[in-house]
Amino acid sequence: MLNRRQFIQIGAGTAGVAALSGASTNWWGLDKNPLHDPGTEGEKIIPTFCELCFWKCGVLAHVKDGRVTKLKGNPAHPLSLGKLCPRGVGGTGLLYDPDRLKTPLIRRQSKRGEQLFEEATWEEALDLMANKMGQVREKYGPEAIALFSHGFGGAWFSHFFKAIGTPNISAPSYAQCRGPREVGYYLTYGQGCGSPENIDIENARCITLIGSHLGENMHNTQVQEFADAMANGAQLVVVDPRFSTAAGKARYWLPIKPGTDIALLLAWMHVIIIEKRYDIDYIDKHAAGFTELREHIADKTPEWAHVLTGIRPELIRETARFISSFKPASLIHPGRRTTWYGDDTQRARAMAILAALLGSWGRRGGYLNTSKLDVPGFPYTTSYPEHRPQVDRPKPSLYPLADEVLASGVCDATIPGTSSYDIKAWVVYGTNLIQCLPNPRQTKKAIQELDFIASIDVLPSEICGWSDVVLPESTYLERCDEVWTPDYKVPFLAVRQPVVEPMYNSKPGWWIAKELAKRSGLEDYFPWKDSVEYAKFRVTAAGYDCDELQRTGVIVGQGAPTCEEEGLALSFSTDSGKIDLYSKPLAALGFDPLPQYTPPDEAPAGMFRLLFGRAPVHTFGRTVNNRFLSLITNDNEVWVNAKVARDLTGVGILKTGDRVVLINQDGVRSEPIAAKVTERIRGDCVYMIHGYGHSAKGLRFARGRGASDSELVTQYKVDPIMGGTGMNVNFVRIERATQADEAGATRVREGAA
Ligand SMILES: Nc1nc2c(c(=O)[nH]1)N[C@H]1C(S)=C(S)[C@@H](COP(=O)(O)OP(=O)(O)OC[C@H]3O[C@@H](n4cnc5c(=O)[nH]c(N)nc54)[C@H](O)[C@@H]3O)O[C@H]1N2
Ligand SMILES: Nc1nc2c(c(=O)[nH]1)N[C@H]1C(S)=C(S)[C@@H](COP(=O)(O)OP(=O)(O)OC[C@H]3O[C@@H](n4cnc5c(=O)[nH]c(N)nc54)[C@H](O)[C@@H]3O)O[C@H]1N2
Ligand code: SF4
Ligand SMILES: [Mo]
Repeated sequence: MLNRRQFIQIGAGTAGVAALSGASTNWWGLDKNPLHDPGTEGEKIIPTFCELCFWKCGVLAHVKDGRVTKLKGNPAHPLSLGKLCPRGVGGTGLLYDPDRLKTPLIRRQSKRGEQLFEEATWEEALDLMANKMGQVREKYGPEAIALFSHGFGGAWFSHFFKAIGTPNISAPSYAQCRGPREVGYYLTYGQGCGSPENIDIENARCITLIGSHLGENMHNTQVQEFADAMANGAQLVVVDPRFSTAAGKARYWLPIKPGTDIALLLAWMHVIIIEKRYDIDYIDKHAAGFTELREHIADKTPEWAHVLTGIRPELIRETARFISSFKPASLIHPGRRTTWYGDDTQRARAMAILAALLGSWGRRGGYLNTSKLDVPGFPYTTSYPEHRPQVDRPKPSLYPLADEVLASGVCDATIPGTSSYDIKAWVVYGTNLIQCLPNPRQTKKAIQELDFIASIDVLPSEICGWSDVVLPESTYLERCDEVWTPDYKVPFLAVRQPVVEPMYNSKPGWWIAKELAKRSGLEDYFPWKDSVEYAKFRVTAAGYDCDELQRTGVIVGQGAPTCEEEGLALSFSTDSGKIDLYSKPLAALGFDPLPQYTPPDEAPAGMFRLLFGRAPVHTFGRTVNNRFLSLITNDNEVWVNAKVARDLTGVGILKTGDRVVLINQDGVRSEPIAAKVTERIRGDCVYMIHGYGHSAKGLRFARGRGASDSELVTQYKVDPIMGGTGMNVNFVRIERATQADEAGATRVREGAA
């Protein structure tokens, strides 16, 4: 074993040694199957699916001499339609990233967060982890162990943690992302929008984007359909404080005051209802609570909304008429990251109700009925143990409509005495909690309270630096995972199969979970030999041909009708059996049964609301170390309104490229970042790309680049209905970066800090 060494040195120590761990590699039998070999100079084409983001497009990997030469979209796969987004094409930048985690790491003498580790064998690392988890189970009960997981490979670990007997299994994709939307739509239609979303961008004749910045937000199929729809003459309305890429293509851009969307939505409804521009037959037939809605919006005039939103009344009227003129093929895009201001479920409700007025749910060009292929689960003979209730809310009555565990709540419950019992161990799979939970200081404080923390990752992200044990997972191109059968407008079954053998001493997640189970006395929960046996069992049980699936990567099924135009009979699994315009369940819980506008806090003098979003070629912070993708974008900048920049208090004239720092309401100072002075944003907010400002030493390319929005998100507003953490509630002032700021960033860049 090596002596105590720095994370980064360990990364470098074994770089370039593509050790093949043949014994543990499990294939679908690729080498034996000639159908994979098109015969072009020995190049093989192996289908699998992407994990550069969570859309999971079908990939055709071209492999020559054991190396991936290129990644292309699988034409047969409904989510890629033959194309990948730039990130997916750049997947080799992850596979061959020299900074990858290469071998298990154990923190011995150093303190948590110091990023000092020793290399270890799998045997040692797994023994230690199982042992520590066993101690926590024994002393505090299995519920004191929490799993945070994001990404498709997390399925193996969810299964393992359920076997342990903990309910505290959470993902930031709920309370930090689409939770409010799912609950808002569920309350209205009896179902959420899901992922991939149940929307028909392709056939929409008018698309309204409320924040949702398609084109920067690059979910492949949505962007392809968006481009096609626009090419076919669809109209576009964009509501965004920022002139987004999509706004550049829009018929109308409404530069709304941040946090006031509910007012605009109510005023749009006012115009559409008062002027009888809604789908009268559809509402009569399918909706409940129209009378209450009509009363509710009676005084929500465009003039009322003007004062709140900053959008002229004539423009509100004109856009309401415009949007409704295309009904029912007028799509109000439901958005995805909807954790903005803490009133997010209500905003999602307002969007869902507007969509109902347009008659677009269950109609072509609106929201579609989806279906899913029936693939039986693995026939486990073991059932999961009983357990205490989850710990993510201080009182069980809080956030009554949360239907998943809140990652932020589990983090809070780690601070002793906060909830009904304390969390004592974390296992973190594929989520960089330091960047994705609000208030990273709170996250770090919680981590210090733990008896044990382990992370399973592909790169030495910040969360790894805070862990006691770090396990290197093989990337998505090196492993077989669970089979995937999502709800979608066309049902399909996709498999992820390894296209090359695992590099270094990395292991697939299924193997790690199975080995941990073995060491925890839970091997009965993993009765299969490997993930291939498991996957093949499920595929065969569903009546599909494994060989065909292996060849094509995907089997597309016959779907149910997606809309009334295809013969769909609309039905709703709400309590009323109708679309709940007025929500009795919300009223019964003491919440507003119809969305009410709540004013956002005003910015303190001299400060700007901090907004953030996506770069087209990156996924959060997870691709910022990808040298391939960074050929296109390798830094973030802060957008500042041009008028504001002409005379900024304490700064003077600010020009594009000037180096600044952002200081938030709690005095947190960002890393230096370049200003982008632009007319394309309102004067009351600034905007930056999320995912930059890495501090992890092992990310030798990403560290010290750009500034972190996450560090500035020290405040958040919790949605009282479902516990989502509204994060657009922080304010910053702008200062010029000092020499000390730059020196600090240089130290991080050089790996010294
Ligand atoms: N390239 C790329 N694509 C991605 C991702 C990625 O990391 N990279 N991540 C994926 C994931 S997980 C998600 S959740 C989605 C997120 O994608 P979206 O759901 O589109 O993201 P948001 O962060 O909600 O929206 C950001 C936009 O909202 C605007 N905005 C901010 N405040 C307000 C407001 O008060 N009102 C209005 N109307 N607009 C406002 C911002 O100016 C910005 O344009 O993207 C997905 N797609
Ligand atoms: N401040 C702020 N916070 C946010 C957001 C924001 O815009 N701003 N966005 C929110 C949203 S919408 C979401 S969805 C969440 C997302 O937040 P996260 O779930 O943290 O998503 P990523 O940043 O993609 O982090 C993924 C981690 O998984 C690792 N990883 C990548 N591939 C694999 C793999 O195959 N196996 C394993 N084991 N690990 C892998 C990466 O190295 C990285 O450490 O963040 C939320 N939090
Ligand atoms: S949208 Fe892009 S990154 Fe996401 S899965 Fe598809 S190709 Fe991969
Ligand atoms: Mo997300």
